[in-house]
Amino acid sequence: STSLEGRKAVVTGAAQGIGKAIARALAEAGAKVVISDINGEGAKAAAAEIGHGAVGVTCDSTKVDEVETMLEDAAENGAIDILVNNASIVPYIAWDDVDMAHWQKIIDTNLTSVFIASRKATDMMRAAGRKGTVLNMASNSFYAGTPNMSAYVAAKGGVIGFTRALATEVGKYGIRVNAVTPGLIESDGVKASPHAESFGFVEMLQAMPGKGQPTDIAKVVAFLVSDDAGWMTGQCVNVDAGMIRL
Ligand code: NAD
Ligand code: 4PL
Repeated sequence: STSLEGRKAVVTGAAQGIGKAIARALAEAGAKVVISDINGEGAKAAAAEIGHGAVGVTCDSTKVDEVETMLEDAAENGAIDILVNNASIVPYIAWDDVDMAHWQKIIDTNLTSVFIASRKATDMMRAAGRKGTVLNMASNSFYAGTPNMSAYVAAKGGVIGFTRALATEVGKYGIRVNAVTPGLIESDGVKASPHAESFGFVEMLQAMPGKGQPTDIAKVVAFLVSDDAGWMTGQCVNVDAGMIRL
């Protein structure tokens, strides 16, 4: 069923935006949720707001030691059941300003972080004999080649590739690995950035009008990490009001 009763979940980058909405949806479905974020105060505030036993912790998703400790704490001497790799920087940067420092920062934060947490979480699931699941946040900008985010688009393509590969590697243990590609979503980060000015253009491309909300993504994530999606792995589910037709 779609119930997540008794499941232990970690959502990275969940102090705000889409991650916070995912944390809320999983907690409301019965999961015990750890909200992990480089912004620890924000993570704790989000946990207090969500309730249902959610806990907020400080963790930089690019740091192997911090992520390993965070996941061991969340597992409480067992393994977590659900890892949502959501933490990411959503830049708006002209191509002429994309230099090596920007490229490296985005690849580290948006792609390597997914490897770091997935490596540790799936190792722990295997050791505990737990048929857990990993859900990676990609973006429909990978399909659209969206302007002003070239390193981001490249990193999200890497996330989709890694989702397909990891699903193969851990499928034999009953661990499922999937991704979601949202279109433009009115998250806290987007509202505070130049992306907020893009809704008019994006709505023109969508099959249905409207501004995508964090809850639109969270509901699909809650399904994909539930047993109802038990026969789905290695998939990338597009959620963008029909902007992209795969
Ligand atoms: P946001 O900027 O509102 O929130 C991102 C969160 O990640 C913040 O709380 C931030 O502190 C955290 N974070 C950043 N770097 C971190 C690090 N090194 N370690 C731990 N936490 C870190 O973002 P959002 O718009 O809610 O996006 C969430 C996810 O959805 C991202 O993966 C993003 O790429 C993806 N996405 C967003 C959109 C959109 O339009 N908003 C579209 C497609 C995909
Ligand atoms: C279509 O992932 O997919 C803006 C900002 N527009 O982050 C995204 C589109 C943004 C996107 C994204």
